[in-house]
Amino acid sequence: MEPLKSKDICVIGLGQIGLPTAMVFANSGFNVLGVDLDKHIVNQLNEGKAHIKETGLQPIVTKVVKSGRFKASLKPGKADIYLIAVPTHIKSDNTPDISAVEAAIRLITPYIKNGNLIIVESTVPPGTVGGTVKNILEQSGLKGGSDFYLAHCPERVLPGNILKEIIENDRIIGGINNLSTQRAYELYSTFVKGTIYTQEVTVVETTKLAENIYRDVNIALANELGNVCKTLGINVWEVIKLANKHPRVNLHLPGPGVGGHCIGVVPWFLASTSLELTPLIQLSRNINNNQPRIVANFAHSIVKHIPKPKITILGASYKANVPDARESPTTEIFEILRQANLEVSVTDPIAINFPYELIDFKNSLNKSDLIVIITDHKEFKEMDPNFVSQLMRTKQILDTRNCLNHSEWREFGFSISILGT
Ligand code: SAJ
Repeated sequence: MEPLKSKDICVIGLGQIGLPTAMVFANSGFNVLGVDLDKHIVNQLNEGKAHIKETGLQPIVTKVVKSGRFKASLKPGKADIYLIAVPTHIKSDNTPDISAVEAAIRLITPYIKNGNLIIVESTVPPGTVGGTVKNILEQSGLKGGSDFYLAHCPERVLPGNILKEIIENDRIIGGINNLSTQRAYELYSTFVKGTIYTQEVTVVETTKLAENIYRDVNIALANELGNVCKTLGINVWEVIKLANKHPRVNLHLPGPGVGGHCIGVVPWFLASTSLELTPLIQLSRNINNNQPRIVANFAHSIVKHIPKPKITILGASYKANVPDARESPTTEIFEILRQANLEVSVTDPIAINFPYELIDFKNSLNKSDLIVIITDHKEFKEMDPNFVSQLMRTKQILDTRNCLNHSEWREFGFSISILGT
């Protein structure tokens, strides 16, 4: 049998997941054709430039473009393996929008041939791969499970640490039949160092949703605890630290809200299968969605006695040390404060795709009356209190991530408010 590594892989979607995945395959010896709708991304990649900032990504892009192992294109081509890594969303009524997956499958259907393996990495509602995806592929005249193989292997990587986690994390794989599972297992075995678990495809689809839901529900619990602790006049961060000393407790952390493309979206993929049976999942979504308003109101209450106050928000990215500002709680907090006619600016050293103007650190802090820390970027944790104190008009901080050394900042005359206290 021909060694797997000499095979041609076509990766559809060169975003946050697709590009690093394509790079890992090309770097382990496969010939990879990466496909994206965005001409600019395709051109940039063919010039050897990564359009995504991710630790260790650029050197691999440079290497595999130079060696010819990777090419980007607007159209798919003939390949042995097709891998789908396009985004899935929710519609305005919170039902799943898998149109990008359907479009990607339609795009490859004219190219598939006997013996092909098709992998869906995109997160999808239960029943999608064995249902909609298989049905579209079978419009080729080929039969799923015998003429072509089809499996789901959901991505599980953490933005900021993607390349490491693609290789080291355990993976879950579910094929539409045993042969499909086996083919997918062989493929991922070529580079995954973690354990690969196999199961029936709907179990795997639902497992991925459960992973994200686990996090969302636990973050909601932490946020709820924080909101109660504030009214009790105690510090939720101390409560969580102490509770987590219990061997079977792993409380998550409160914060300004849940951003990113997964945790705030994916729970609806399961909830929408039965609204009646999923009150906890829906309530958690609502608790986390309400957090930006709680933070905005908290900030407003701190400056309400100051005439014409100026507020500085630190952080536009949805979480620490990643540049991605889409779906960040900062957007809503900024909008609420602006609607209250407050002067507010946002500064972030790395964020991209924030819908409003970002102001440089110094100008943003100049004559400010309140810092609101939304994202605990390393640059903010390492700020010099002396430098900051000289810029500000009133030395006040609202720390929603409990990320500063508060006693040090108090020594410089800062008044500190902490979310959940
Ligand atoms: N957050 C909190 N409190 C916490 C943890 C996170 O408020 O204790 C907030 C973060 O600030 C952020 C949001 O939640 O705004 C989500 O951050 P995250 O680090 O939990 O998740 P993502 O979206 O960056 O990545 C998650 C990961 N999933 C799980 O941990 C179960 C990742 O492994 C998945 O690959 C990814 O979702 C995905 O694509 O599903």
